[in-house]
Amino acid sequence: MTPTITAFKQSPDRGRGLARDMRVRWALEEVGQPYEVRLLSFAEMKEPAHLRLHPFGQIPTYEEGDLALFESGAIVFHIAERHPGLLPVDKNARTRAIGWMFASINTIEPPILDLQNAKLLEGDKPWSQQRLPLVQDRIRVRLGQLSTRLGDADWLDGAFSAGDLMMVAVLFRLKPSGMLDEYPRLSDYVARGESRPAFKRAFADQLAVFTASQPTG
Ligand code: GTB
Repeated sequence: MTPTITAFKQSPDRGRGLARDMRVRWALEEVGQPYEVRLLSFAEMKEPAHLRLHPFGQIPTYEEGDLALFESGAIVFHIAERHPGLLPVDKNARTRAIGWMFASINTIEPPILDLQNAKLLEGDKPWSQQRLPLVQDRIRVRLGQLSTRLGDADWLDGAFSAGDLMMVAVLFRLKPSGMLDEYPRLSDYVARGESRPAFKRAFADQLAVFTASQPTG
């Protein structure tokens, strides 16, 4: 059965791959699972039909037969569990890869989101400029620790896994800030993720949605 995911009809990131449907598309591409995309406006996301799928009125969602999921981490985990290729066969390695998935969204993504909120939502507040270095330093602490753990390895724990997919997708959101460049091992790590053919296909597909939404002429 072909799954259907939801994504922004007009992504505010202008197709830069920063919205969370990107990681779901990437996972589906990695395992070779074709999928359909239902595009939603911000208004449609808040309508009852979508709220039945996603209690918080967001994207992405995932529908496959009688299964409906929200939360990008849960969706990527489901894809990784149902298809070979994204989680190791060895039980302990598999559990560690799942641990990295959690680390990406629970330890690394929150301070990155804080930075985005500080810039986008709080940039006009009188205290914003004073707070920004604190927010950036919290990210630097985590990036330093992650870079040390990665060391000279290509991936976080052996072969590329759903843990790397999630971690790269989360770190990718930092690219516009330039902060990733302070950690060459991590910028190389993200570049390795971006160079995967599945990433490129997913990126091109979400960019095509944005391009098609632009008026011509
Ligand atoms: N924890 C959820 C998950 O991982 O799936 C979070 C989902 C989420 O935040 N979805 C966002 C959304 O639907 C889109 S990805 N927002 C609309 C709303 O809440 O009304 C977040 C996002 C949005 C925009 C950019 N951007 O423009 O750069 C980047 C990321």
